[in-house]
Amino acid sequence: MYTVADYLLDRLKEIGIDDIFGVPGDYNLKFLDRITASKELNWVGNANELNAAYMADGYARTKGIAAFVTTFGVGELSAVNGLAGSYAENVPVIEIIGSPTTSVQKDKKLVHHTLGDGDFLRFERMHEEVTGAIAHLTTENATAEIDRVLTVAMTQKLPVYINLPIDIAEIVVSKPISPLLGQPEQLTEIETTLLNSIEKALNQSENPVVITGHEILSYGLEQILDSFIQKFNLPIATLPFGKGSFNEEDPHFLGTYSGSTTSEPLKKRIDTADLVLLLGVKLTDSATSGFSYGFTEDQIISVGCTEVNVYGKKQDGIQLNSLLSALSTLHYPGFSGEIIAVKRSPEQINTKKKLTQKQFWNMVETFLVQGDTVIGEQGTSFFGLTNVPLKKEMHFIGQPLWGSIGYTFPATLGSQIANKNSRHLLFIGDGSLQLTVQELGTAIREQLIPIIFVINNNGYTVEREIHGATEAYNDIPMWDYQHLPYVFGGTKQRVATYKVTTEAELEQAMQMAKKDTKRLQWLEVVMDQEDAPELLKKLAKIFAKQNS
Ligand code: TPP
Repeated sequence: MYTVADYLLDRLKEIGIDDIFGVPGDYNLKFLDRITASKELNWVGNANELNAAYMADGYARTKGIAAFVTTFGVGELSAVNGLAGSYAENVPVIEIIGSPTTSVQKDKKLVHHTLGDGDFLRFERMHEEVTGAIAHLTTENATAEIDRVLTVAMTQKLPVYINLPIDIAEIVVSKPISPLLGQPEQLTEIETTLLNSIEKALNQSENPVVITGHEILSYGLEQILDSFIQKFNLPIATLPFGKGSFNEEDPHFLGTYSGSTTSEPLKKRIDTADLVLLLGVKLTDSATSGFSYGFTEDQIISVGCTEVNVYGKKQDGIQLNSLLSALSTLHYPGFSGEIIAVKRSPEQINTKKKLTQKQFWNMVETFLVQGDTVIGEQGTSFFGLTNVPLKKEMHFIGQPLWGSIGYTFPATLGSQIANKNSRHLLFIGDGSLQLTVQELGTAIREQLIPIIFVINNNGYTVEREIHGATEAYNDIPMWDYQHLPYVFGGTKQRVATYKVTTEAELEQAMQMAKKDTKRLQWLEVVMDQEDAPELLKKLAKIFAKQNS
């Protein structure tokens, strides 16, 4: 018997999902049976629903799409923060909620996980604000609604919500007869006009520059972007919110642009460009050091999936993928000026001196290898990594717009499940780790082997930089980080742990970790509580001002 559950799972498989995250509950158990019975899908249970949402988000950032399952009310509400992050940063994640049977809902029964008022749509309504589409499955609409919301997730790169009453999961339906996504659409009139504007602007420009943002990653447009840049020999920078969207070893790459905090000569090059072509960019506060970019509307053509702006004139959203593909067809001879590529000169250090943030990020730069996936938590980690040049074929994950601390730990695990061939390196502060550390058990159970740098700087350094450097609210309990992996089920066969306080110790631990490719690497890096990367020091002052 082919059921709604089978239909949904087949569609998930069709769009590229091999693993489903989540937490069971009595309203989703029968649906979970169909997952565990499937030969093609793998169930990955999580410690809690927030972590499931984060893990799915990390998986989607690497594989293109992800799904997780929660139970009604208590489960789904825990996951809302994760979904909001996916919404803010254009990550397509599908949340499936197992809910009470249609008749229980219709009869307004006072069942568990409700507020005891017979209103079964409360939680669904709450999700409207943080999803691209919501489906409440019924006997009549189930397959059409599944197709509708999955299409939204795929084409708009937004999270979607499927409320699956547990009896509906078992209703018999027909198998899908055609693929979910049809042919890509032709360019619209608006898109053709926009393309002409870009062509004209490039031909008139003497020193253009391209800046890319996170939407390039959301839509998986890195290759298409690369063809465009190579064909027309254009200089390119990325925002921190979009880092990794272009190969940072390529000679066209100028560096990471972050507004007034950008170092010279990059800052001047960008600010004085006569054309700033923004592709898939959102100019957010933390990506531009409090909106301190030095270019104005007269220089900008911005092309994004929801925002298009031509010299200050806003236009309707476009299909970013179609438009970007069409960029290579422009009639333009290409840029012929000089391109000053990013400098790489990490100092080699190996002393008994106490580790500083400055030396740490220098040493990280040397440690990275082609093909790595690098994840930076919101804190000293993200801002330290912003100016670390990435190597070829690297994938970078951060969450600088939503900025929910703790996100990166489950996201790293989700991403590694999505791509086991890439070495995963997570940089996370002690404060952030304490929010989502329960997923360490999942990492060990799933035999994942990321290299995790836990920055033990005795609390919330990023907040100390903004306000209240020595206030108690920026302190956290000091944990025994060395024992954590073992508390969560790790053994010496599965995990290697290090605690380092000097450059020499870090160097040695890095050398060991590099060779030890079969075990999870857990490196506790001790640094001063008031030490921070230069970029963060400057940015913190800007944020303090923004809050006054
Ligand atoms: N709660 C959530 C869920 N997200 C947040 N962004 C915050 C609170 C506010 N916040 C931002 S950064 C931060 C806090 C509390 C501290 C991060 O500290 P840690 O992870 O130790 O990083 P460090 O800066 O010390 O490297």
